[in-house]
Amino acid sequence: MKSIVTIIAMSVIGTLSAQAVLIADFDSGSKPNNVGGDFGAWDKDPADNSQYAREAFSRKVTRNGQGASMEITYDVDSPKAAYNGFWMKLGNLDARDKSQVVFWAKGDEKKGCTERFKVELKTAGERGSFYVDGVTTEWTKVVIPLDEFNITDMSQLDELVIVFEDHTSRPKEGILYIDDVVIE
Ligand SMILES: [Ca+2]
Ligand SMILES: [Ca+2]
Repeated sequence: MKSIVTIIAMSVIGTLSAQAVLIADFDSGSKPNNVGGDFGAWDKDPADNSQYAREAFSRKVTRNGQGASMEITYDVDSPKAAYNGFWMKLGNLDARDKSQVVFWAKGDEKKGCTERFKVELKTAGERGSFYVDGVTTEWTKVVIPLDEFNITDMSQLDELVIVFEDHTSRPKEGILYIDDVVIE
């Protein structure tokens, strides 16, 4: 399990480079995302009310002070094994000329948020994962090199998934905001 994510706190996002694809800025406050993909929260065990994730658009907390962000409320505090999170379709993006996934993340100041969570990248036939560390209550730029997912065929990216796990999430209940998801 590698976790060598590059986190640059509050860095200025520049003009998107030619090969950058904006996946989701959430600014419309509705689905789909910027590549026509659906998204939402998911639960390992919907029958267990003590563990859940919920998604909502936030217009109060956004990376650049306008539009909206995605607010993900999670609870992995359960007597049972618990994990949940957020999934988003990537429009079968051809990422063979891309090098990294970039998004912005912020933990909620009042409810708190785990510093560590898992990010999965999926194609029709492959899946890779990577642990993000160091999320704070300030907007933080998360950069994950695509190589870290060890996916051999990057020609059709299907889905990006955020996973909160009971054994790595501290606190076990919190709110994570994400914004400006780019693959470049
Ligand atoms: Ca936004
Ligand atoms: Ca709970």
